[in-house]
Amino acid sequence: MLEQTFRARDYDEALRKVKRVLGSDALILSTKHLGMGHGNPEESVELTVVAGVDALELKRNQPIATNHKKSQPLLARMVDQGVMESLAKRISRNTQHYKDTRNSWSTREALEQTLNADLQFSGPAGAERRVIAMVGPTGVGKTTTIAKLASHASLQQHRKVALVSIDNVRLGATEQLERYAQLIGVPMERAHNSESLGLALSKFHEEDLVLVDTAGRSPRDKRAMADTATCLHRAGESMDVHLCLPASASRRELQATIDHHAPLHPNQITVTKLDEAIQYGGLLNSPTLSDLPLAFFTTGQRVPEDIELATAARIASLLTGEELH
Ligand SMILES: Nc1nc2c(ncn2[C@@H]2O[C@H](COP(=O)(O)OP(=O)(O)OP(=O)(O)O)[C@@H](O)[C@H]2O)c(=O)[nH]1
Ligand SMILES: [Mg+2]
Repeated sequence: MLEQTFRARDYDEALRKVKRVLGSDALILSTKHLGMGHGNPEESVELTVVAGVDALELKRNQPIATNHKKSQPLLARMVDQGVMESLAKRISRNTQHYKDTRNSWSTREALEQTLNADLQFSGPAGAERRVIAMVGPTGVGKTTTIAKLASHASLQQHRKVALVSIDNVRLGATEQLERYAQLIGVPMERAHNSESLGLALSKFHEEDLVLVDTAGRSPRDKRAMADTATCLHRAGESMDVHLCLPASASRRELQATIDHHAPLHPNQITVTKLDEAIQYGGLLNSPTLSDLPLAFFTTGQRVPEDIELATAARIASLLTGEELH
């Protein structure tokens, strides 16, 4: 990331120069008045700036200008919530556009509309058979999310559900899933490679929903990630791969986790532990950084209560602090 200095006769001219060279996303790090004593009236002021999203992220934790807060409260709020600044600016602009064209809309309603146009949401499941593998960092809530989904599908929607564990890493992991399977009253199989996973899936070929639990692995363990990828991809049945990401993760952590899990080819995002988050930026950053649809939000440890379909309405409500009606 490169700092650049721009000198000009006055600040307006210096800003114009910055915009011409770096565009409007440049971030001003410092301003200096060189004064006439500097000798060149064409260079009376100096701006030091950086350009690009990373530069903007650097400033994320610094208070944004007070006038910014007054004139664009939604932008200020989103930045405060850890939303990437370039993204927050775009969303706030679009939201203002909706508010200007629909006078009666609240900020929350306009933001919801913007998010629906800007992000993808998986929406409710159809009636067709689905196989879903949950992947993600250790302890993010994969197994608990599977138990919640299994319980809803089996006990409330009366669908045929089965569970498969390919978590042979953590002591007691399979037993954890087995216990849930017993409580919910659904069958469960263990698998340890693509062949046994394939066998388990074909055994459950009549089930409407098969949920596959995987082991959380250290992001640095590339071999383990490759093993899980091979196991899922060679099992012989196409499946949805949900990457579980914690709501409280910073942009950098999210980006690293998304990159590390790329070999698993996730096609949906589930954001976990919303109840533990003190900022909700991850809800916008996750789908933006991964370019994937949001499927579920998990909101606590209780099985099966603490899970909901991911919606723009919920994000808009959390970000504006305005309740849903
Ligand atoms: N607060 C909160 N805790 C959760 C949520 N989902 C899961 N947990 C808790 O997080 C802990 C880990 O949950 P697991 O489901 O075992 O996580 P995992 O991703 O399967 O973990 P590994 O298999 O070890 O990688 C447990 O104590 C869960 O009760 C949630 O939405 N909110
Ligand atoms: Mg687990």
